[in-house]
Amino acid sequence: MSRYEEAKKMYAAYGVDTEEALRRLKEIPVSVHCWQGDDVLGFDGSDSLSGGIQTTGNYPGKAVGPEQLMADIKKAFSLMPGKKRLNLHASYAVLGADKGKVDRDAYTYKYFEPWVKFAKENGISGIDFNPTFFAHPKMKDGLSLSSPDEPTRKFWVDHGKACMKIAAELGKAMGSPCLVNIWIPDGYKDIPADRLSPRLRLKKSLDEILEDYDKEWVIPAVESKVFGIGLESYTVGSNEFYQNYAAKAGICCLLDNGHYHPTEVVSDKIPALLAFYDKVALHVTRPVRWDSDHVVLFEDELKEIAKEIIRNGAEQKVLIGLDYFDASINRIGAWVTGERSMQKALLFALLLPNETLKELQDTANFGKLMYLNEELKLLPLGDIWNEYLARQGMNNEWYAEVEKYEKEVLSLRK
Ligand code: RNT
Ligand code: ZN
Repeated sequence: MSRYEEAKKMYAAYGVDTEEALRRLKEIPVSVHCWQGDDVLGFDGSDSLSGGIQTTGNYPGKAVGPEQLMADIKKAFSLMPGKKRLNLHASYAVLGADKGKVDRDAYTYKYFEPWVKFAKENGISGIDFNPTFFAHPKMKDGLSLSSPDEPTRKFWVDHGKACMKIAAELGKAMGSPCLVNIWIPDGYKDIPADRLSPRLRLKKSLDEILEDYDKEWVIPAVESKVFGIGLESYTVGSNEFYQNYAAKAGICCLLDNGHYHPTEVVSDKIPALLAFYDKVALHVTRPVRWDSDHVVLFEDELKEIAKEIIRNGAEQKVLIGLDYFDASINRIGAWVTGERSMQKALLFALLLPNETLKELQDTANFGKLMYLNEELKLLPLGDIWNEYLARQGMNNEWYAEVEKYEKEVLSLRK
């Protein structure tokens, strides 16, 4: 009997159907961020990051320009199992001859058509989109949508509006609604003199951006944050602000698990929001001491997040996106490790006898619940994982491909 067949039997003894788990897993879309490949720089002129986020490291081989980034994404995606979407930032506009002539408030769909072509050629199931409110000279005093300077605020509102239009086209072209996630870095390093006015300006800006958009193809979301580097004292787009805004505006919240106080967990926030919202979006990352955006690993909180998605049957309601950027190691390897970790966590959650566990909770049989949860941790997950990979023509020897690509492609880049 093969290892998979044996493992299948062991799970069956707990009432778990591994075939069903494998079937469900390959249908769960994971939106993979384009920005791991070039340290979040984009193509529209910025040569350094701002907005309180940081990539650290200078491992050679970073992608410069659309051609290189697309080649790297293609390589990385070929090593990632499962159903993948591509998550783009507006700063990844393919401007061609218009570079330097057109600014972010005037971007249109044509600058993203090459991405649609690329996605279609590479079996990518959808595209998600993010306006880029950072790393740009029009950020005045570090502020965008909450700026007290009206021309600045207007520029960024126009960028937001332009992005909503682009997203509608992306959604339509891909035949799959496009999540548009709004994150702004706006905040203050030190104790503010006025905490309300910036939030009222942000509210107004969001209202203007959302005035008119394509409800069929665009899913707007807002991403809150607790603080950024250099913006430690105050964040305009805080959790309470955005959660209330989203509830009133009928849009979606995006939870980034690097954006909360250290003992708060996104796994607990997902079901809280599912009680009120039809959809919840995620940025899955790995915060180490701060919102450091380390590569996602197969760790406990990731498993808890996956459990909340799976046992609530919320695979189509929770829009999973990845958000990490490590510039200190091979970037393709970083990308693939993170995506595979997400897949492993989902598989782990799919292989739990969730109904049995809920029943133990409801009958207050907590001792047995604890016992069972511990036993389940040591079941042969790896054998089911290998089968999942094998059925997609993949295996666990993928790092050799990364090394080969580094030698043949990345190391030749200047
Ligand atoms: C920043 C947010 C935001 C960015 C990306 C690049 O703290 O997490 O989502 O990481 O938009
Ligand atoms: Zn994020």
